Amino acid sequence: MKTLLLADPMPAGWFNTAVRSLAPDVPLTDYRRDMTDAELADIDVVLGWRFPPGVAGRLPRLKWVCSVAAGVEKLLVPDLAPQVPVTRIVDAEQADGIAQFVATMALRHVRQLPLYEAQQLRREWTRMPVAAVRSRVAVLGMGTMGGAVARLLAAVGFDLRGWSRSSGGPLDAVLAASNIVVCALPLTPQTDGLLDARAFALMPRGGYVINIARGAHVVETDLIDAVRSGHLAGAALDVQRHEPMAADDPLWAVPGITITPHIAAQSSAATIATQFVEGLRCLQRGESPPNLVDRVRGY
Ligand code: OXD
Repeated sequence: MKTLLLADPMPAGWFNTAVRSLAPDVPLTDYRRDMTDAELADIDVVLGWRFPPGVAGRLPRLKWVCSVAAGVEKLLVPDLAPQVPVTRIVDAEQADGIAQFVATMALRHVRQLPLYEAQQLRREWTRMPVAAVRSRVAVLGMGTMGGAVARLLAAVGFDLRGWSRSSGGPLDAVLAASNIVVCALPLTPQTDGLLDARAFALMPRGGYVINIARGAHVVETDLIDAVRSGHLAGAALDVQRHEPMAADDPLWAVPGITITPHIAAQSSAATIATQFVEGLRCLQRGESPPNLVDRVRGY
């Protein structure tokens, strides 16, 4: 079976080396923008992060799309034939890494580390009342990532509440009761822009937002307004609507908003290669590859 590798924005060599060391009999064809219809007509499988515009509709033999990530929204494009199965990476180690990142940001916020770092720069030794860690945290999205985040935050002393669209009750009440809101939702048409001015207004004054899911969950201009007005204390955004962020993006310069470049955690090339090769072997035996996404739900 012929596999097309859509590695961008990661280096193709990263995946090629990992797959070759595991399964030398499985060649990957690196995508080129000048690929002809005849070349694309030969492709059975796609391994990738996102479809370049127009490519999904030019793959008449496509039997499987294997995401190299946990999120698949950039592969669920309208021109992808509806019967083609799509799978995602399910990686407990990545989920633990995400949880560590969220715990770091949540503790940094409640323990007021930015304040003391600023004091240190001024050589100022001033004790402030020490905040308790028992802040109420809502984790939106209780899948592999959200579940790991919730477990770790509860273990370090936060008062935890998990919420998911299917089983969480009204979101408004959850937001209103949470000092910190962590977004771990899949990005779907229903969750795009979920964290907007209305949602921020529902959160208590001094609230904090942590996003490790997708930038598009947050209406960034609304977040900037909520932080600049003093209603929210700030946010930690590991993901942004436009990645990579432009140098003149207004998010960079908002006191209280911490930006990191989608580094909360990443699956290793070895994990991605292992799950891809396992899926390919399933396909070759006429079985479904594991970790199928529900294409209608979008995750
Ligand atoms: C993601 C990933 O979905 O890195 O962002 O797996």
